Amino acid sequence: QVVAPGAVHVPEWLSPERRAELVVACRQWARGPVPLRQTVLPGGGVMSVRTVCLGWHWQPYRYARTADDVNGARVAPFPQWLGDLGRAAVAEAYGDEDAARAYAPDTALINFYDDAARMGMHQDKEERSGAPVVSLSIGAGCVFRFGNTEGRGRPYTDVELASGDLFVFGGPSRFAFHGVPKVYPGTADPAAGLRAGRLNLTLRETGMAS
Ligand code: MD5
Ligand code: FE
Repeated sequence: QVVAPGAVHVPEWLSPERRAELVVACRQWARGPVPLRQTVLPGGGVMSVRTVCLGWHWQPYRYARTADDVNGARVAPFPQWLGDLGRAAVAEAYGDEDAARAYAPDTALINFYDDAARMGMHQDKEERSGAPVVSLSIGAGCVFRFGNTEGRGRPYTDVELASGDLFVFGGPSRFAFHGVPKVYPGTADPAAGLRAGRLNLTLRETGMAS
């Protein structure tokens, strides 16, 4: 399950109970203080995914303390239990207890995909830290396209992500281009409380002063 150096896929890492707990927590965060929004890109395009953030508010090319593109409120705090889950994820993926102890994510981006949502190829580089990104998938399966650090095109590897899967991206893979070209309709996870669509949580270290 090592897709590239530093990029590790662990299928079905989240138990069904954990998935259900995360869905409940995400529903609550989606209600506020900053509600889910479709991010508007600098060129005027509107992202098809719906996003809510914890700890810091992500906008294209920056993090902000307040969600001035939504309602100006401060986002909900990043909870300690989610940091603990991130450290467990790093320990599982890398088998490295020191790396796990050192991992201190302070922000989460929570993305809801309906069956038609996509995410174009991009790098996650607003963070001022090379710490790994922990990605948790719940609900519908998707094609996750893992590319290279040079540009949006080939070579890339298409990986299928399903409900409960963990992906950790660090080291040489941290700044690779990646995207989600397809969600598989009708593959949601009702047992986790999701009747349709896909939920992805990414945990990151912003490297910014709190
Ligand atoms: C997703 N989300 O499945 C993905 C999973 C996002 C996003 O891309 O920005 O919300 S995170 C994938 C990721 C993160 C950091 C590095 C790499 C992939 N990578 O090197 O391929 O909705
Ligand atoms: Fe990304």
